[in-house]
Amino acid sequence: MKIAIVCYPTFGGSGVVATELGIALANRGHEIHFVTYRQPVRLELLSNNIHFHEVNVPEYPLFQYQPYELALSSKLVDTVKLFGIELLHVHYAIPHAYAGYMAKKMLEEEGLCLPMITTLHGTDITLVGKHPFYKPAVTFSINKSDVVTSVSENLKKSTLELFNIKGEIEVVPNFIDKTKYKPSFTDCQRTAMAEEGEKIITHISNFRKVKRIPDVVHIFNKVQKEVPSKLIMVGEGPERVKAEALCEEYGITDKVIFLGNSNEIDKILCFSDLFLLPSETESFGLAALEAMINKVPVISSNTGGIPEVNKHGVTGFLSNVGNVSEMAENAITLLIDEDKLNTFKQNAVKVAEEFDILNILPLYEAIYQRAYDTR
Ligand code: GMT
Repeated sequence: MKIAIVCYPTFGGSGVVATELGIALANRGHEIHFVTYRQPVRLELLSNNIHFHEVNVPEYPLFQYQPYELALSSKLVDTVKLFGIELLHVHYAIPHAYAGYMAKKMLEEEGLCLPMITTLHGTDITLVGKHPFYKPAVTFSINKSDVVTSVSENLKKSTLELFNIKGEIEVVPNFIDKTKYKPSFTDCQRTAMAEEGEKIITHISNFRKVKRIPDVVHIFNKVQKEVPSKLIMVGEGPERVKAEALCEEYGITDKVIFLGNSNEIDKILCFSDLFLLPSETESFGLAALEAMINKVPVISSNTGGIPEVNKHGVTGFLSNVGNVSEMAENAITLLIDEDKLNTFKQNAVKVAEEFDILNILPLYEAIYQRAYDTR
């Protein structure tokens, strides 16, 4: 099929999922056209089957806000016509589902009828989408999508609670590609990050408020008093400054390494012993899944869709949001018991493998076919 994928090109989970899905679909022979404002960060190679179309929004002084949705829907119309696209798959409702629907309507005027799949990712529903400023437009564009998918059961439930949704929402979980992770890969360069005998704890996110970044530091501060360890903070975002200040306050700056954004997540996870994800809410927690496939157990909050990924007492531990004492205790329990830690590491991979792309891709392909046949 010829499929246009609309997504955010940034390090965020929705962009990563959309990009990895597009690459996997292209490997299966589909022709994939990414339409977004920059080449997606995880998209390194373009090929016969993978194309990228940049949405440009020229500055015009009259506009206080540049009309991205307008430019995106126009770009979609042009791309569909030029390349004979058969289906739109938009990731993240705002504003992609809205722009996609406008493109669909414009194309209908020209006798072209193509289905639109909208995948809900989380913050487009639970944080931004439910805001009264956006809610009517988000409700409208979800209801006008031909198929709506959500990345977890929990996100489906929240969407149905928060919006007046008329149709079905199908759950298609996020995924990893297990062939990319090689258990035999041992050159983890652990020594570059920690001294002999120290454990390595990692956190990866966009450092927004919803991630509860100060909790990561509170937890680590407690852990490092009991277990010689280092904390690696990967990512960039508004809460980073607060976290750095907190590290100074605790006197642990020499034990915390802020790496910024990285394209080498797997190398970092390869030498990690534990992953921290104490988020306020998380529709799925792709970062936790990426940790798990790299054999890293997860200490997380028990919110949103995280329990669908991180299994309490099996692949890690879950606690109520903000319960940093319990999270620290659980982390220490694992880090001081090498046998237990190893068992959890093996469990983490086993559970993560259930989310292998080979299990998930056919679900999307079946949805595409059905939507195309009933358009
Ligand atoms: O976590 C973020 O703030 C980024 C956000 C995004 O839209 O990229 O992530 C959301 O989508 C990911 C991919 O489906 C999920 O794994 C994340 O859990 C979800 N984030 C939240 O719900 C806060």
